[in-house]
Amino acid sequence: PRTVYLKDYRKPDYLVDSTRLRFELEPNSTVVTSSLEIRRNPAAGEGLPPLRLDGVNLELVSVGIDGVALGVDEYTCHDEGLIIPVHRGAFTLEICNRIDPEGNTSLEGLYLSNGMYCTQCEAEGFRKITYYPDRPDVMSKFTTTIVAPRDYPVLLSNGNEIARGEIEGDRHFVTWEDPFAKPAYLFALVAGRLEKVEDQFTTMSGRKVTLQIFTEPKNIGKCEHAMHSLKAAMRWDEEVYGREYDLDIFMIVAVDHFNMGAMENKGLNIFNSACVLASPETATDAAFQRIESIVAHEYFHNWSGNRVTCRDWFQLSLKEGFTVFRDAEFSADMNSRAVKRIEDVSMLRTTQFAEDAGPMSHPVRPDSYMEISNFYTLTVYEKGAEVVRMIHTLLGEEGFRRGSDLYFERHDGCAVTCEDFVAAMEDANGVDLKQFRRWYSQAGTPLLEISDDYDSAGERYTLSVRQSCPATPGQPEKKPFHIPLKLGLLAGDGSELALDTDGTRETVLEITEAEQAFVFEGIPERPLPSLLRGFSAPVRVRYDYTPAQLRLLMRADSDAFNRWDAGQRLAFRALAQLQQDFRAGVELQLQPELMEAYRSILQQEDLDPALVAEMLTLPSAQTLAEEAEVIDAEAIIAARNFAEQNLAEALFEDLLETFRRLDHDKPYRPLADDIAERRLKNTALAYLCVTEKEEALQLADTQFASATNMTDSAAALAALVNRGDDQRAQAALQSFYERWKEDDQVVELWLAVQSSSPKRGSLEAVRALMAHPAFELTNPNRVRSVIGAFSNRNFLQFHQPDGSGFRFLAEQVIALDKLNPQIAARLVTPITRWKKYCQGQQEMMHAALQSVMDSGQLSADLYEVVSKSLK
Ligand code: B3K
Ligand code: ZN
Repeated sequence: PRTVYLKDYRKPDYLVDSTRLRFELEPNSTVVTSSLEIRRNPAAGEGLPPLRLDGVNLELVSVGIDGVALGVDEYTCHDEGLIIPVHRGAFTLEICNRIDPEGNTSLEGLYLSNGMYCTQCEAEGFRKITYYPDRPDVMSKFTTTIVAPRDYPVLLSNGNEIARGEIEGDRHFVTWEDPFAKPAYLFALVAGRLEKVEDQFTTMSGRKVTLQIFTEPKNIGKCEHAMHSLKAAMRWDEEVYGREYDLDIFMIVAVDHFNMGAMENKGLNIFNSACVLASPETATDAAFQRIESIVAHEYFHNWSGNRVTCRDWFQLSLKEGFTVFRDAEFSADMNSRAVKRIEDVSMLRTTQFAEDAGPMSHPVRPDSYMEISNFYTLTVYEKGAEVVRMIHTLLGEEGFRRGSDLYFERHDGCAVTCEDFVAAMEDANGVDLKQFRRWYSQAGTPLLEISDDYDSAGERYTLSVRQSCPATPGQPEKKPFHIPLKLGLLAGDGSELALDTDGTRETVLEITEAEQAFVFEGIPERPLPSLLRGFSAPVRVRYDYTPAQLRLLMRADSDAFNRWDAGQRLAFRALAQLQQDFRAGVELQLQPELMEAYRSILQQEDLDPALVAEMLTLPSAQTLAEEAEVIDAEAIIAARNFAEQNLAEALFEDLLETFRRLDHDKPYRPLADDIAERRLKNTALAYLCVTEKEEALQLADTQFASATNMTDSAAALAALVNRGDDQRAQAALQSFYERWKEDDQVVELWLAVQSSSPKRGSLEAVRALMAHPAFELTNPNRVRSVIGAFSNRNFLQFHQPDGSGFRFLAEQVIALDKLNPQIAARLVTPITRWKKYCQGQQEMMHAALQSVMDSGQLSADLYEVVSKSLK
């Protein structure tokens, strides 16, 4: 595979003013006919270079220009497309080709999922449908006619329906027209036996928009929450960004076989069933919240992505970082802001920091790639969102809105760059973000080393900040970043000190130098700094807190995020000590401070229960691995198990009380307050069961038997699977399966509970699950529920000392690559981090990775990840 570089970007030679498509759907031989109005791009230069169209896995039937068929010697057809000589500055190109949707297991292009046709075109999937300039800076108006047998009653594409009719021989057609010019990656087509729920939304200017969600008939009762979320998102975008929906209809379709969460095709979003379907009986609170945020995310793309799109794929974060920021703020407004932030940051720190420290580390705006699908990463999405959030922090709510208004106004209908986004923010606010731009070009997680000094005579407090950033592939040296550091200062009694004569109690320091000092005058006592409040920048902070200081922050900080973070620091410290003792063969002992800190969390009844639950949860093994200099899986597992066990035993009575207090029958509502209570209750239940005391396991049994919603049912199931005797666990698993075996989403949960269980998810058990009828290697959700859950969430079993987990993963990745390269390239991630492991593990992981490389011809997707990781 070849490498594509940002520096090689050239404007397209030709533009496509209109695209007319006709599909005659057949499982193995769908005929696609296209008619493209093409003209020379005046901005691209002189002369008439040959027209190059992308095309992959297509069977060419015919090519014609302005109604005249071309002979086979009048164009060149190769593996990746067509080259056609051009003699006129404007012409109509007609192409006919065939494709095989049924044979398409890559789930990119047009494919079949449980008998329904659907498409996925981002990033470069449209070229698997027909020959086309498949690049986002070619925007065209699409008209699409779908012809299908009548037993595919629903035929959908982008825009508005403009015609429909019957065709002789049991077939019918529908024609759709999308009035907005768009890149091919936003094209979509769906055909199937689908039912729909329908609703209506009145926009801020009073236009009525029809909202429809399509599913297989059996799932029609699971659409209400998504519809509700959609309307909330539409309203929010009007209120917060002034963005109104622009078509008369907005459709969502749920599809079972899908490589990711969902796709923002213009007017026709296609969703992974798991990210749209929910009912109280079948979906957990986490699923409800995920659906709310993904429905919103895809909807928000209508402006941040579709109306204003990306010039090229290096700019992916332009739409993804911004849209993740938008959906995170939406979720924060709909639920608990602090808890949403904590969830996002702990995910970022565990997974994005690891990515940024690993072999695939890349800037938010990458400068090269082999396969763009590999760059739909945590860095582009989540770190990209943090970069937008920092701009928001630097400009403030109103300044940011001025910037986004200018951005949308200036670039509506255009394909633009991250640079254009930053420039709009600058121009609307008269600020200079020159140095800030380094966040887009430099990879790696910066480190802030902070120390302080207090001069009591002068009542002067000085904070000294040193920033650095580790080398990453291709970037040995980094220049200083522009970092917003939000902070407050606490007095010894936990109150907030005034930072200046105006009485300000919180400020944002702008760090721009490698070393910088900030002086606060009139500080009456030695303060305790509360640093990086709300995680105001995606960096690591080192400051020498004493345990007592951390406990004070945990109890008194006005910033809920930092209260949680102080608890995490305390836990990290205790767990690091335990790991060290384990390696040294010293008897393990849990620091009493940690125990006391956790007990006091449980006693703070005024805190949001969801926050309490977060604070009670020890950092995951994955997070500990990310934090470690060298990963010693055995030590991590031993330390974490020991701490959890001890906390559970010591706090048993408090946890029991918490559980009982919250264990009441309430009709299910997916609302923040109720979710928070269930979260704390089930966190307490999980802890109680850690002790494996009969009393605790019986609580789980009872909850399992009587639960009326999936959140409680799944929590009880997990408790019984992870703890206690085999018989109980098997009985629960079996009755759960019997009850839910017809429900795809619940079956996926059932699979994941087992594969991620340290106790029941042994490699042998995972192999048995793969032989279960519910498993299907061609279904990404099933693969993620079994193989993904095992290798990403079952730290103990995946890291078995004999290396069997690594070899298993390699074997599965090799098999999957033949079916679905995108999923294979993603699944391989855990063994690409071999360099961070201690020696024995490192060698076995490396050998597993090497075996993938040596297994034969790899897809471009997998080859890129494996070859870069072996270096
Ligand atoms: N834009 C899509 C992701 C497409 C991934 C292609 N491999 C979903 C989203 O981010 O909203
Ligand atoms: Zn997105």
